[in-house]
Amino acid sequence: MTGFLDVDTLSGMAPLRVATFSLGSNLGDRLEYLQGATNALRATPGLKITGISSVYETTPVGLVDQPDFLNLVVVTESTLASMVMLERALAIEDAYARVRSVHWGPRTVDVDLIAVGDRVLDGKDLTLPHPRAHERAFVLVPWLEVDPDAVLVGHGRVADLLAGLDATGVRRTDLGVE
Ligand code: PH2
Ligand code: MG
Ligand code: MG
Repeated sequence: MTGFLDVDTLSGMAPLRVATFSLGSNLGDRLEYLQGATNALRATPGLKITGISSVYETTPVGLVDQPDFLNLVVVTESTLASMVMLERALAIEDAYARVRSVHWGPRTVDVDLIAVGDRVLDGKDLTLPHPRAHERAFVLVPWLEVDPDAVLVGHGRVADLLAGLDATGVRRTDLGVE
């Protein structure tokens, strides 16, 4: 259902769905920020982590003149409404005093809601799936690692999407978030 007067939008609860988050950091102690944000997702009632990717060091996309990122993907199962998950992601960013001065610029921690099951939404505050996820190797490479069968609704299999992208800027590290 893609209308705005549906249960996902109006209440805090929705059916159990897979919700995928992309986490990134390119300022300060990047790994510690990613671990903290993952812990905060884990502590979220109604949301269960089912997979965490390796940590990847990635060349900046968009605004290129900034430090390299560490990125990872956290796959969850959740009964939360999409807006509740978005609010939680923003609250986690705020907890790390993220500075949003430069669009696509450096950040202590960025928590992006990539997809919520097969939900398609084009709202004022939230677009699902994330409008640029299908073209971002730093999202798709870690996601594919966690779920080789992942599908990005409206775009197709993550494995197929990646076949058409340059993923040389996405380098797996020995670092780990648990
Ligand atoms: N996030 C951005 C813009 N560019 N590049 C990389 N490699 N990783 C990111 O997480 C990232 C980015 C905006 O959120
Ligand atoms: Mg963001
Ligand atoms: Mg982002």
